[in-house]
Amino acid sequence: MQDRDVIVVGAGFAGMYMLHTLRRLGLATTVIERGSGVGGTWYWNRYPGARCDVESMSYSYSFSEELQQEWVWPHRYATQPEILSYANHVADRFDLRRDIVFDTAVTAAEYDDSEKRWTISTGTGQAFRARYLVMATGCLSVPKVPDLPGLANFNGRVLHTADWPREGYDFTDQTVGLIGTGSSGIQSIPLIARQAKHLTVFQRTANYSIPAWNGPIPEKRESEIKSNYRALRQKSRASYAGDYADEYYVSILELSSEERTEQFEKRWQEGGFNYQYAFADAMVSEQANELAAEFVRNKIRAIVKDPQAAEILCPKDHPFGAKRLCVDTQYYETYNRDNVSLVDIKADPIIEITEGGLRTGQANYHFGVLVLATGFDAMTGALTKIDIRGRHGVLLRERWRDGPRAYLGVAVTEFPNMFVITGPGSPSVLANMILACEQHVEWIAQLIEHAEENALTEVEADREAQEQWARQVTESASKTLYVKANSWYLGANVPGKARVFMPYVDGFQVYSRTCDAIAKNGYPGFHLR
Ligand code: N01
Repeated sequence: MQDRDVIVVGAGFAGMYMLHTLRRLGLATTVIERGSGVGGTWYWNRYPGARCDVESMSYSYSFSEELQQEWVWPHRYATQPEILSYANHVADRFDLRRDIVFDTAVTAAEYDDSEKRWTISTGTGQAFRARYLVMATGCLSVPKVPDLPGLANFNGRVLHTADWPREGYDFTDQTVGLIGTGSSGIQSIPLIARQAKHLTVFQRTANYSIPAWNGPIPEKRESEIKSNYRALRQKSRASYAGDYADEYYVSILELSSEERTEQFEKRWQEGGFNYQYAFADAMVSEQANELAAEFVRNKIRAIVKDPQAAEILCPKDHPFGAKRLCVDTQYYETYNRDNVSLVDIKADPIIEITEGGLRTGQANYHFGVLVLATGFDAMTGALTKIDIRGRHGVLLRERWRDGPRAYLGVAVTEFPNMFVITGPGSPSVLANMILACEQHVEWIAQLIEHAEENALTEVEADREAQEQWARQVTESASKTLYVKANSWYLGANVPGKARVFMPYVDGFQVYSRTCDAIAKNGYPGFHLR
């Protein structure tokens, strides 16, 4: 049994920075990582076309001025290999690997009330004890394999986008069936279509997607950002989404019809998430949202030549942005190819997977490779998968049966000295994730430092503060259109999962100000013993 001050679970962007920060406090820290390398979600999600939907120069660490000045991002939106190579660079640059145990999955963590220590067990049999436990397990790290009847009978290869073979996969001359049209499906479909003999896409819910207009970052733009990086990062920290793009400065309903079309077109031509974040009323007014949605539908109708396919691709059953917006490269154009077909499985649901394909109520489809782009058990899956036992042996997954509860999305009553990075109840997936990780890491480190300086042995969230926080998160979300879709934000994609809106919707800037005030005022809402 190895004794450490802190055990961090996960060596993605949150875990790496947590290690770096805790080392600076002089705390003996070990990171335990399931994969063979750093990078977290970017280590596993290697499907063709995987890339970030936040601009690279924003989706990157800001804690080191030298790092952000020296690193060169080749594209506006970085590809998965580029992000993974950045993660590896960071691990080497800050000499992180010597404190990371790879190829080791944490299976259980148990708090010993009398010793005030966590015992951490792993799949390899190695065990650790630590005073603090930091869960940096990610929001989108547990792939969701749907319960499709007959899946085990399929004779061909089954691939999940979030658990892609490290050696890649060659679709040349293959017939492919793909289920799922969220971000992973929308990014991979154009590339698979280019290689495969035939691709059949099975769509249950049409999604809204905005073009990325990806390309190399012009040198002038790069130097503008780099010469102004500090100010831009401050702007990101003071923003709703943790990004430095201008946001929320236009209200759709205040514009004339011509101005509105001009604004929508401008955002469409700029590409990416700002099509949503530019508009102050897009996620609160159904009327405004519908106008933004219809503009996207008309773009789809203009791009896709087959009017029937275009209508199937037009989302009509949920507000624009209520499921996470997708950012694509040639997604809708792909349906103009002769080797691509689209099946509406909402109208004609899948009955079963067969040996050579799948069967819906009305037809049989044949293919040799099945790609599941079916998403994740988001935000809580990686935490509830581990047997985390707090005070008196209580299980986290039992405590969260009716929905996750965490004060500030960081700390859980009955689980002292455990912190969750970008946990449910924090802005997390609604913000730029790397900035959200940095903010949490810095805040948690400050709290641990406070505990060390004051010889505290236990830090625990107060039950009433936690309940009040959970109520606030739910109430804020209920005032928006985010709750009007069956999204993974709500856990709706996992059968049996409690339907609770998990991210904090009031904005990254409001959230981080709240966290700062709590630290400044001596941590109200925490029991410091
Ligand atoms: O997963 P999803 P994802 N039968 O849950 C369908 C991030 N991400 O991996 O909507 C048929 O969004 C499901 O249909 P429906 C990003 O935050 C980021 O694509 O439930 N279909 C849906 O179409 C993103 O939002 C990037 O009706 C089934 C799809 O599978 C998040 O990860 C890239 C089904 C799942 O979509 C998740 O994205 C990739 C079934 N039984 C991912 N089960 C970046 O660019 C599921 N589906 C940073």
